[in-house]
Amino acid sequence: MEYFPQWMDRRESNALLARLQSDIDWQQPSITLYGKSHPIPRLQAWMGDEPHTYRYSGTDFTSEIWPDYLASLAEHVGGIAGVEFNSVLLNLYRNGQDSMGWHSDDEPELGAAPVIASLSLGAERDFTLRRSGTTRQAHSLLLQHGSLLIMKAGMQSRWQHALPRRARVTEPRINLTFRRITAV
Ligand SMILES: O=C(O)CCC(=O)C(=O)O
Repeated sequence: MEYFPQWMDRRESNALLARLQSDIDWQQPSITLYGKSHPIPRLQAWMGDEPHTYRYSGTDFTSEIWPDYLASLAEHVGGIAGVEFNSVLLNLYRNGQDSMGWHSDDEPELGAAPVIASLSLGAERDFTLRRSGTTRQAHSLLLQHGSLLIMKAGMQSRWQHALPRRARVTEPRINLTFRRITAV
């Protein structure tokens, strides 16, 4: 991984956070786990340069066309990561009760060794890591407002990551993960 703590300056980060909160059509889809449907514990949106389909926990999501400012951001972030990103998954954690469980971004649509770039805005939250096949957390990184985390090729097959609940966090956080989807 590579971490840039103050990748975007505070003024620009504040403006982007406010814009995304009001512009994006945030959804709370349900996913199926062990045959039971559960609303995800956060809001999300899925956007790209064209309608891409992404299968996640048994449900197909089709991307909306991204606005120009997200296309420009994807190009800028892609320049740093060395990838032509064509989509972004946006997550809105309304407060510390919202979370994301342990997983790897290893869906076939992402290819064998995806590079994923993650931009964080708003409340600082812990990003935790463990080796695939283990249950013990190995690392934790506090993701700051305006920070960029690059998850490099090979990481998804060896590591899982999560964004655990944090009861003391009362402010929202938005995370954008830029991805390159390929046809499978
Ligand atoms: O919110 C985060 O920083 C993690 C997002 C994540 O794990 C994902 O989108 O796959």
